[in-house]
Order: sequence, then C-alpha cells, then structure tokens
Amino acid sequence: MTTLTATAVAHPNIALAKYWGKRVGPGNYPAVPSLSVTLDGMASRTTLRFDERLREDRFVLGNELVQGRPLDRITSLVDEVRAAAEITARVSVVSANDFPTASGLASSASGFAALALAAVSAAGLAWSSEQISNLARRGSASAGRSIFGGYVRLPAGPIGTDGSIPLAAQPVAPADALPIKVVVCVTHAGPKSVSSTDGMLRTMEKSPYYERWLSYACENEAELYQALLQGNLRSVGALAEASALAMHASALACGVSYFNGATLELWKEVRLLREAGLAVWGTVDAGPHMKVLVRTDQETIVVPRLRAVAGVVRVIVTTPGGQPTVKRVEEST
Ligand code: 2P0
Repeated sequence: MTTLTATAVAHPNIALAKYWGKRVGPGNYPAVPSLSVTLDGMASRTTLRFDERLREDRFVLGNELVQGRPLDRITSLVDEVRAAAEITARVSVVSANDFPTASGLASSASGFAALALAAVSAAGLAWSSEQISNLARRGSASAGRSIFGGYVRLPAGPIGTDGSIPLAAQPVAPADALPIKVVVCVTHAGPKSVSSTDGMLRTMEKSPYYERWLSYACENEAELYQALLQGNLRSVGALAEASALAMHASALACGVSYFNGATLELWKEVRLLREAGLAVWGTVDAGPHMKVLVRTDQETIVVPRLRAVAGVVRVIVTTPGGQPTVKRVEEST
C-alpha cells in the first residue's frame, strides 16, 4: 500500500487594508478587497497523510487532538481535494504554529494555507498557485493570501453566486517593495473571545456603520495599492492605520471588541513615536495584539519602546517575505 504525505510551511499575513465582512451566500467570499503582507519569522507547519487505515479524518494541533467545528472545516477543505483526485482515504493532519494560535495573530491564515498546500501536494494534483489560493480562501479568506509571499491582494467576491466561482489572491509587489519591519506586540497569552468569523457576521447583521465600512474599505484598499506601487511608505502606513481603525469602529459599534488595555496603550505609544518624527504605524486584527510597521533603520529605537509598554508580554520582529514551501513524500507501507 502507498501512503501519500506532504508537509507544508506557510506564514501568517497581516492585512494592511483589512478584510471584514462576507458576501451573503455560500463560498466564503469577502465583501471587500484586502491587501496584505506575508511575514517571515512566524510559521505554521502542517503534515497531511492520506491513510486508508483511518476511519475518520484526524487533526492534531500543537499536540492536542481537535474535534468539532475546526475538524469539520478541515474535512470540507480536504473533501474538495479528495473529489478532484478521486481519493477516498481519510487524512491525518498534524499541525503546529510557532506563535499563539487563534488569538488574532493570523494562525487561521497560515494554518489553512499550509493545509491547502499539503493536501493538494499529497494528492499529487498539479494545481496552480491560484487554484490553491482559491481552495485556502474557502477555508479561511485570509488564508488565500498566505499562498504567496510579499504583498498580496485579495479581491472582493462576486455578489449573488452559488459559491462556485473561483476567487484567488494575487501577489502584487515583492517583499522588498518597502523598507519595513513588522513588529508583532503580543498582549495576551490565551485565545480570543470572539472568532473572526463570528465577529464579522455580527458586524454585518448589527453594526450601524457596516454599510459605510464597505464603501470606505474599497476606497482605502485602492489608495493603499497605488501608494504601495509608488513605494510611498508614509501613505501606506497612514492608510493601513486608517483601515484598522475603521474596521474596529464598525465592529465596536455593535459590541464586538477585540482591544484590551495594552492595545490602547500601544495605540498611544505609536502616536507618540510618530509625533517624535519616527516612521511608525499600528494595525490590529481580530485580537488584542498590535502589529507595528516601522522603517527598517528605526527598528532599534522603536522596538525597546514597544517592549516597555505596559501589558506587552512578547515582541516578535518579522520581515516581509514568507513564500510558503511544500514537500511531498510517497511511501510504500
Ligand atoms: C484580515 N482578518 O484581512 C482581517 C482583518 C481579521 C481582521 O481575515 O471567516 O480568519 O475564516 O474567512 O480569514 C480574519 O478572518 O476569517 C481576517 P474567515 P479569517 O486579515
């Protein structure tokens, strides 16, 4: 008997122009375009094995067996691959992140990207990066972006489809397009209280600002894309900060709150650093951590200041990059 195994390593991405909100209907299509940077310095490593001896799919994350909704999400992604490759075997998936999981540090982006890459590779499918991005995006929209390194754009999904139209992210600028580091300031050790999926569904249903967010997010993303192509760091930084603030304002308006005290202290520190003339901008995702964009030559001044902010428990300095890798092994057993 032959077992088909592949191991993929994928990296989180941080949206500079945020995705928040979905098209109504099947297929997990984002309601707004987003633009992200993939990061070296943090990674998800996933090994997937098609195994005819297994009676059910099996998922181990960070040494713990996982069941329920996270396992169901894995099964539905792998089902697409099984159908395309005409494989019936169940899978064993073993995954680990070298950073906190499910806390707003984009572990679902790197995790679903690594899963999609490993599943397609283990099954022996010769899919393009766009096809794999489309698959990962259906697992978790931000994961579609982690199939590529550097700066990546994910368009908004089409309105009113039956879920079958492909939508992939596209790489739009290389990792060295801007001279920046991304400093991840971890402010809390545990998982977040509201998942991104639930937080954005609540925002869609209840926020009085959701419609305004939709139009603003499209304008912001288009401007940020132009600023990126021009290598205009000040505009990219300002637009990224504005996107994060507008996204959180729309969520906060219906009680979906991801900040803690340290997040607020970090916003203050970033503003003070900028008033002191430094090229520093903050962004926050669906969790309490802040990611700070800093011009590379100012890293040594800025990082100690961020580390000293009350409530910051860990600082990870990352660099744009993060091209994923995958390796396939075919074993006779
Ligand atoms: C982003 N976030 O663009 C935004 C900004 C969080 C805040 O994408 O429901 O885990 O699985 O598609 O991709 C997090 O949401 O959500 C996210 P699903 P996902 O990075």
